[in-house]
Amino acid sequence: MAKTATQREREYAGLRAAREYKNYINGRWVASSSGKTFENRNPADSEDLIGTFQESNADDLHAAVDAAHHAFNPWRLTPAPRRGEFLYRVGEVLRRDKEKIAREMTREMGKVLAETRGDVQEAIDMAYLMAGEGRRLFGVTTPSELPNKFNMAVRMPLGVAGLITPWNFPIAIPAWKSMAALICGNTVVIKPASLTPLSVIMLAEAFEEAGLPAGVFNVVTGGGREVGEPMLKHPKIAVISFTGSTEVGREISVACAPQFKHVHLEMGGKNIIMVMEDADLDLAVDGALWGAFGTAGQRCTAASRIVVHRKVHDQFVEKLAARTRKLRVGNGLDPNVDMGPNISASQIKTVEKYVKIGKDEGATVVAGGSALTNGPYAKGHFHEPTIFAGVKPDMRIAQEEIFGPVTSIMQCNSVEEAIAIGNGVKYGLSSSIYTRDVNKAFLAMRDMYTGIFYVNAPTIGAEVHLPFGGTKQTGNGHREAGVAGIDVFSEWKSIYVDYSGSLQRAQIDTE
Ligand code: UN1
Repeated sequence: MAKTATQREREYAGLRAAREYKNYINGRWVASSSGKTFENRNPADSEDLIGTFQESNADDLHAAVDAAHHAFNPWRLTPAPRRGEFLYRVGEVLRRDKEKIAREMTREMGKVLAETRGDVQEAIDMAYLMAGEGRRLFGVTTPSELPNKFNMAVRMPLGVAGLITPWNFPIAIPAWKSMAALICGNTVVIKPASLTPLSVIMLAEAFEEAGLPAGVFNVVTGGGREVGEPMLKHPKIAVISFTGSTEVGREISVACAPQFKHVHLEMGGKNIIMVMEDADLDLAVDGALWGAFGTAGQRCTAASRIVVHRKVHDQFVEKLAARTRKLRVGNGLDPNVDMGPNISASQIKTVEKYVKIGKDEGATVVAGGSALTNGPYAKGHFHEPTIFAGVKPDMRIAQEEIFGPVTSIMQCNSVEEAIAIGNGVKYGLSSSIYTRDVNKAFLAMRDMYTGIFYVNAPTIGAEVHLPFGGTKQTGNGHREAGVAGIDVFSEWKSIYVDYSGSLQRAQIDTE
């Protein structure tokens, strides 16, 4: 059934009227010199226009980098605890407006309200964490090998940070990156995903209200080719931090190499839940449902693979399929909905392509399997939550990132086999085990080569004060969040202070 006008009104009540949004450069809201804008529409309802956004070009990007470069020195010299106070105030603004921002984000990105509230909360958590970090930013002091000499290592900022952020965590990830960059004393230019620019604009509004000095935080909306690429080449950008696909990450890495720009990449995942024969099965089913279909499977950390011990396999599949069939799909603003739309028509095409691949490879669909296109779904990008069983570890659906509501169930005979299957992909972001056997839990904890590991919990649910990121083709050796996030946005300077009054030669005058 098509939505009635009143249903629509109720869903969008209290939300912003569509208008033209500007770039945020040097503390001012400015139009692109291109004179062009692009539209952003609700993925659950294409009739709902969120707004129009600047279709920026390289000139706009250059203006933002100039502003950020100009603002760098005074910001760098602002004491870090003072910088932290700005972040604290941003956290307070986000906390006050959490509900409003979450509703706008659901409308822009699609995921259900509970999840967009969580997304804003993750930004608030990061604001408070990095505000506190302003009074730490710990370095190292250590004895010298020579007498009357003092050794230490301190962190210094890099300069202008270029941040390229994704649509699946539209405020949390821009907050992770920008707040870590800012507390270290860098200034930032963000290019948000074109599918979720409003969320980053709302973050910029919070920075503006917090009174951040002009030029310290800048937002330029627009395409990857027009805004992203000039960022990679700009000599005044010292570090790029990117979250997105492995393919784009590779291009970024190559483009940054000639200038030896620092690059931090957070890319794909093919995360696994391992369910052992002694697991609390209902708990594992709860976790699998949330891990696989939370955010409609559009998390880097989504549980897109599940391997189950053969002794409990059939029972697990049956329970998970039954629960999955009951999930209510629809507009994320509707409180009765469990799973929202996918972000775009092209994402749905990808999901459909993989469902076909899975069937052709001989796996069996035990729940879902189709896009939803009729009645209330006609104007959005919806797909049923889908489970494949009978999956073999080398099938494409068990190897490649789908980024949609599809999970693949495999069988194993032991924890060792589960670990081998778990590690048998090119990604290494997140993994988890359900077991009541402490020995199995510790074995998997040691041997899973992923950046994140959970025991008796799904593959999603990272907290901001621990490192976030992955091994192999998920990342390039860096992490964000926690203290590890500080490492991306700072450089070490080792300092030796010789107060002996004479020449002392390291390694030579030590005997
Ligand atoms: C992502 O999927 O890109 O652990 C980020 C989680 C969230 C963050 C996910 N806290 O799933």
